[in-house]
Amino acid sequence: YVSAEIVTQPDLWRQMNDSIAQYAAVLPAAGQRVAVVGCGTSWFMAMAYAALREDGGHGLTDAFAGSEFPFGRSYDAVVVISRSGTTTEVLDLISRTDLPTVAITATPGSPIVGLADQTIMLDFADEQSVVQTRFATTTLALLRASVGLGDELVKAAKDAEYALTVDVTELAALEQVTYLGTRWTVGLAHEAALKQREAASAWTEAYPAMDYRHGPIAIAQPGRGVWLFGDAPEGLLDDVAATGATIVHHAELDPMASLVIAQRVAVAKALALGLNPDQPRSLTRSVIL
Ligand code: F1P
Repeated sequence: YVSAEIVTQPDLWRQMNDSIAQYAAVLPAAGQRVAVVGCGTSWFMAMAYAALREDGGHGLTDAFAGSEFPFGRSYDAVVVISRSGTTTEVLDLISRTDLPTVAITATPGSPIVGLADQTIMLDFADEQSVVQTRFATTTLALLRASVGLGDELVKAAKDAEYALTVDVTELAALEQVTYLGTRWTVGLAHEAALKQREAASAWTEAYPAMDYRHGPIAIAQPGRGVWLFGDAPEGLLDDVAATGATIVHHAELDPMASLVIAQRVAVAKALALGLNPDQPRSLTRSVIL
C-alpha cells in the first residue's frame, strides 16, 4: 500500500492549498498561543508546524509528544494530530485539558472526534499502510498553507512529482543514515529517520543540523549517509565531507519533496531486505495502551 499512497502526495498537497480558507477558519488565529501535539509521525509534523507558525509571526507555538503535555501551562488552543483518532496519549490529553482543542484526523467516528471541540477531517488522505506517509504530509501541507506559505507549497508539489521519479537504489544501499534539519525541517528529519526504522527496521538517527556536530558526527564514515533537509548551515557540509560519509542534500528541491525521496528510500530498503514495508514488526496502526 505504502508505494501507492506515496505517489498521491503532490495532488493532496495542492488540494490542501486550494481549500485552505475552509481549514484556516478552524485553526487557531494569528496571535494565539498554541500547543500542538501528536505521537510518532504526528509528533514530528507537530514539530514542523510549531516552527513554521512561530517563524511566520503567527504566535508562540510549542510542540509536544502526546505523553509529555505540560498541563500546568496556559495556551489559547491545543492542536492535536492523530491519523487513527485512537492513540491513547492524545485521547488522554484531550480528555484532561480544559483548553480549547482542534483535532486533525483521518478517521470519521473515531474517539478523538467526540472529544475535541473542533475537528478537521482528512479522511481522503487516510492510509492502509501502518507506516504513515500521505496523511502526515497532507496535514503538514494544510498547516503550512494556513500560515501563509501556499506559494511554497505549490512548488513543493511540483518538486514532489520529480521526487517520485528519482532512482533511489544507491541511497537505499547506504548502511546507515543520519537526517538533519533546521527549524521546521528538524521535524522532517525525524520523520525521514522514522520511516526507515519503521519500514526497513534500519538504524537511523535525526538531529538539528548544528547539534549534529556536538557528538553524533562521530559515527559518520564511508558507506553511511548524512541527509540534510533545507538550508545548509555554514561549514557543516565540509565537516561531513571530511568524514567520507555520503552527503544527501536536495538543495534545489522543497524539503517536503526531499522527504518524499526519503519515504521511497525506506520502501526500497525494506523490499531489498525482504521485509513488508506496510507491516513493521512490533508496530500496529494505532498504539493503544
Ligand atoms: C501515531 C503512530 C504513527 C505510527 C504508527 C503507530 O498514530 O505512532 O506515527 O506510524 O502508525 O501510530 P496516530 O495517532 O497518528 O494515529
